[in-house]
Amino acid sequence: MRAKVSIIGAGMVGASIADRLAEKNIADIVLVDIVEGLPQGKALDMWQSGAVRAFETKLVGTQNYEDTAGSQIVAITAGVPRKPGMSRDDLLFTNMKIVKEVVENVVKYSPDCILIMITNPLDAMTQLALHTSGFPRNRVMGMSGILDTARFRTFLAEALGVSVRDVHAMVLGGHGDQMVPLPRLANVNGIPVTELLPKETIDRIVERTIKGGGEIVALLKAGSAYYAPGAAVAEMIEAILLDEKRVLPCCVYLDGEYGIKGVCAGVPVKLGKNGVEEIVEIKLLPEELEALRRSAEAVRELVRKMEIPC
Ligand code: TXD
Repeated sequence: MRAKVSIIGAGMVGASIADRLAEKNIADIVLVDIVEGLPQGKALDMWQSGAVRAFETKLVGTQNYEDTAGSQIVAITAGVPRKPGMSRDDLLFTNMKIVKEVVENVVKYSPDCILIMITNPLDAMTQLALHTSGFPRNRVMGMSGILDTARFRTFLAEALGVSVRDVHAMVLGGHGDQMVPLPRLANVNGIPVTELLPKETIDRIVERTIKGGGEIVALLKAGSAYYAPGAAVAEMIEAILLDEKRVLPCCVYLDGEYGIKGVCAGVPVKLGKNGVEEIVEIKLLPEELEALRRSAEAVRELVRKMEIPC
């Protein structure tokens, strides 16, 4: 039997996840949205694209959570994106209500699923999903680190004039202005980028990475990024369904790892069939660890505003 993945919120990111996942041919997909006809129309269109793109993935759209029953993975994008001038944190109270209701519905029909959160502010919404679902922490995670790292790798590859496929890097911390790109660990197939680029160039790239989401919001004027986020979530889903044991930066609940307790933030994790199978604790320099902890504390402030334990 094919795996079943549901995606809640069939807007820009939700549809982009579905489209990227559909062509992987590894799961059937249910798209849910409150807007009548929207998930149905997009699902039908993507399903029909299989004839041209050569996949068998079946996609359906619905307003009804019963259709999501028994999903192995549920990705949640429901909520509103930011507008130019807004921070992700400005979305907290609007998206909190939506995410709480969505998670309650999802859990009712798929009590054994793995939840992947996408809605912003990402880290706070991941913690809300963990709290609302009552799931163990290996089954609740957020996507942001792969996206932030993709931005970092892209800008590094451009500055180096090399293929982005050969540029490896990691961005940790919360998905906000306090995220922590780690230039010390960035490399071109093992060659440290710190030996290949001047410090000023790296500093500029770090800054652009941190503001990468805002740069796109300012250009689009309505809505935020969705191609790279969609591809990032599809990569996580693939890693879980195919039990790949990929090591990727994801947002997870930390219980003492990196000296951070009781809050969700982005760290390297091993993704396999059980979801987050391991939190990988890499040795950080004191200033890197300090930056990661500061970022986690910024998440904790948001979580407190939602009045959930942290
Ligand atoms: O890295 C990341 N995690 C992110 C997060 C990268 C990009 C975008 N990020 C956030 O994802 C963004 O800030 C938003 O909070 C979400 C969704 O962004 P998207 O660009 O997809 O927004 P859209 O196009 O407005 O789509 C949201 C859909 C829309 O169709 C609504 O009708 C639907 O969500 N929606 C709901 N669906 C189901 N149930 C409820 N209650 C609901 N409320 C809204």
